[in-house]
Amino acid sequence: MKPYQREFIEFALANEVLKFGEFKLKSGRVSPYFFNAGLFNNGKTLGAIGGFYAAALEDANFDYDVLFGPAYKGIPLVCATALALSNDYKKDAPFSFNRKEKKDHGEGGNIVGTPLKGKIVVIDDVITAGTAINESIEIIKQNKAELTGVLVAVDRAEVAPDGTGKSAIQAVEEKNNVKVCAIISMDHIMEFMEEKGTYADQLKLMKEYKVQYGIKK
Ligand code: OMP
Repeated sequence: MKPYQREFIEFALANEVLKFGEFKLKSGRVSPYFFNAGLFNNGKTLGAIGGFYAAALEDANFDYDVLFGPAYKGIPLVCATALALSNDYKKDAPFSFNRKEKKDHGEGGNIVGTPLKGKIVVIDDVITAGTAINESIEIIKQNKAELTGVLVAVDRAEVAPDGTGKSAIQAVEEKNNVKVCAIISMDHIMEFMEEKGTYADQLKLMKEYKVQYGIKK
């Protein structure tokens, strides 16, 4: 685990973005942890999250023209990432995001920001079963742009619900010939809990969940 990944987990816990408990996911799975990117809801935390995404994006070394943040949670994330790339790395990354409702007046269309053209990196919050990311890929295809990478905050490292035994991320990577990166994965969270030594009960539930839904490496 890199220092910025450990820092990210501490930051997410301090802001209650990462929580332990019992959570029903979009996929129907009941998880012992949840990462709620919607709680990066003030200037300070949004600034910080942008810094973590920018660091992970630099690590990923993607070749891209445009960063795309899918509505809704991806919108502040892509803005914060572009801002951090400019402030911390002096890189000027064009970005755009989509409207969920198509607008037929004014400038029209459903893409806001720079046109969705060329090589695209998607900036989103979490991948579990891959439903949300597949919707973004569809938007990129409709705009005849080329997906070159995906960056999310958390890779939950769970099997895809298609019964193939592949991870949701592996399925996305193979289907689209792209690389999916994450600031942290479920394993980093468990490693962190192990190190701290104060999460015995939660860690037990995490391990059980991993056996049930985690990818088998
Ligand atoms: P998939 O579409 O199944 O990949 O789930 C990803 C989406 O689920 C995210 O974009 C979130 O809306 C939501 N989610 C979280 O935000 N945090 C989690 O820890 C887990 C989920 C989830 O429901 O799986």
